[in-house]
Amino acid sequence: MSPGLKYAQPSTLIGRTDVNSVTNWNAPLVWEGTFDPVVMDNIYKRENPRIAVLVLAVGKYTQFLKGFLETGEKYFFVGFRVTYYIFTDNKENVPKIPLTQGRNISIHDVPSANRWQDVVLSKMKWAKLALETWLHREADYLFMMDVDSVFRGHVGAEALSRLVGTLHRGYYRTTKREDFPYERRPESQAYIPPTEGDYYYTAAVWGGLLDDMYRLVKHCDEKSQEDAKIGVEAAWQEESHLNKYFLYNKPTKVLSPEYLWSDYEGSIPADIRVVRIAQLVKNYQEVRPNGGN
Ligand code: UD2
Repeated sequence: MSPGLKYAQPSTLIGRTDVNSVTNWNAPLVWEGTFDPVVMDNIYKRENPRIAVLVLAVGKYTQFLKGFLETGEKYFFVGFRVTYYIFTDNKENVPKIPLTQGRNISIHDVPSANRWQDVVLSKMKWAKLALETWLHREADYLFMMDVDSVFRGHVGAEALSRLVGTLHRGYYRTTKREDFPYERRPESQAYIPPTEGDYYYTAAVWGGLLDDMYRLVKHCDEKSQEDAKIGVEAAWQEESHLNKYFLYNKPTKVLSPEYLWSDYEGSIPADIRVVRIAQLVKNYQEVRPNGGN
């Protein structure tokens, strides 16, 4: 052990028997009880990585920034270098949140939108542009997140890897792949046949090293543009393209639904021992430019 590094001695053995903690391509599947957060953070702190987290806050979604940033300061990569990249059409509404040392906010202009679908699809485009132009000078890892989320528990180095996906809370117990809500129309570039699929991933938390993320966002942006040319929009917009990408380019780490639970769920099942990030309940009709679902 390097001098100066102190590892906490785990009081109990690490391990879970009630959940899978490895995928069938041998990537870690991260659950509470499968890692020691002190050990993991200490390993990565030696490299002192720069963590970027990019959120869109377009239209009325700026109202979620306060909770997102305040709770991020309490739980998200505490002790690491973190920059929150906020892509917004409304700079004036970005709240001023006190940040701890080594942490920054960087605000970027994007146009307003008439359709929420265009905003979620544009995640890929804005991330691609940032990665092509300036982000490589400022970060090592990039996480893409939904802004209508709050942190409620530790999120740290256990979430780092080359390419990271998060299991969607609604489908992590699904046993038949034909029940995943993948895009099922062959004319869409996001199409996945009923005989294929590993997991259904949420588009609200995913990340990785910049080069891997660049390949992903470039691919998904191109595929959604190909769809648009023939008047098709994937069933779950960028989430459908992300799921297709992850099927053929397996994540090197998969996060359990602890990393995106939801306040829409009435109760928390026993296998979710910690809610680390929660999607807030929102009035879709009220917050989206074109309302509804
Ligand atoms: C789901 C996914 C989301 C996306 C979407 C696509 C989860 C938890 N979330 O969320 O990642 O794939 O489905 O259908 O699975 N935004 C704005 N302004 C807008 C609309 C959206 O800034 O007018 C941003 C904002 O960061 C928001 C994110 O896009 O958090 C996702 O939009 P949503 O929260 O309306 O989508 P939702 O809840 O259907």
